[in-house]
Amino acid sequence: MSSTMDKKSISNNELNAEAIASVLTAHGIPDCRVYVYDTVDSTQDIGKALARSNELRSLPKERTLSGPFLITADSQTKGRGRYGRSFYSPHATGIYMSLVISVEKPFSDFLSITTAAAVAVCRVIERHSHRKPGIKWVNDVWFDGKKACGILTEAVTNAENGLCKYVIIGIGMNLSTKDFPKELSDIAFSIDDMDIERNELIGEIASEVLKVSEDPCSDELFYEYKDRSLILGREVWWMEGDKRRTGTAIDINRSGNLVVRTGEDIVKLSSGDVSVRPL
Ligand code: BTX
Repeated sequence: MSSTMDKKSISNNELNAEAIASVLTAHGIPDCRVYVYDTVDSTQDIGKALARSNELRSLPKERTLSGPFLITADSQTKGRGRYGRSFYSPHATGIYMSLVISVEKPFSDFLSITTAAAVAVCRVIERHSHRKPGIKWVNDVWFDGKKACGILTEAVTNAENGLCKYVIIGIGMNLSTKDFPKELSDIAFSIDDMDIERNELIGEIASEVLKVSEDPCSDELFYEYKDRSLILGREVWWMEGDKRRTGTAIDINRSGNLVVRTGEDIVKLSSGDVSVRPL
């Protein structure tokens, strides 16, 4: 945790594109375009629209905007998680950001980008909070058994070769939200001890995510992800159709499957199939 920086009021901190861009530049990323909004439906939608319009621009190659782009907003009215779930995004008490990265990668690399982003977010939090974050497979950052941050990765594909053309990494983090809706009050957490204001935090997270996205499948990130996992060695449950199943999470393999022992059997769970919860 930085000792030189005064603790600043996060809630009074206005988002500012230039301030965010200067943090990115200080981290060696001078070419990231930053877009700041007050209220939007979802920063993911703006990110996708930007990626698509960039594709449709038909500019000569040297004039195409290659990205990355960063979109951030003070609040979202339709912030979303995976499988149509919603992400609560009240005004100015958290960060809601989407990073658009131009890639050209197969879908199989997709999961590594999500898990690498989770590692990147944990690294930044640790620099600025006394608390230690952990990752709940696949993409949640948790503190004390509660979720403080969710990550959603989406893609725009190239119809010609089927590769991902752009990856849009959405990150939502609670910082000073106190009054969560009833259904979230027992499961959501705000990281309220950060010694950094929002523009700097957004810039640092974007820089770290861009850094790890250069080689998201590296051994270093894979083992760090496993080290940070909160679920390995624990009893977990998940639903298979109508049936509730339980087992011990024993590993996460290179394909991103959670490997679970259930009695004599070993089951490999995919993030697309199930939502796993610690018992
Ligand atoms: P997820 O599908 O893993 O998690 C969604 C679930 O998390 C919800 O069903 C609810 O139980 C819980 N939840 C909702 N809001 C919150 C909250 N504020 N804090 C804690 N728990 C909550 C996780 O999806 C991915 C979320 C990404 C959000 C970012 S914000 C910027 C970008 N724009 C956008 O629309 N989504 C992403």
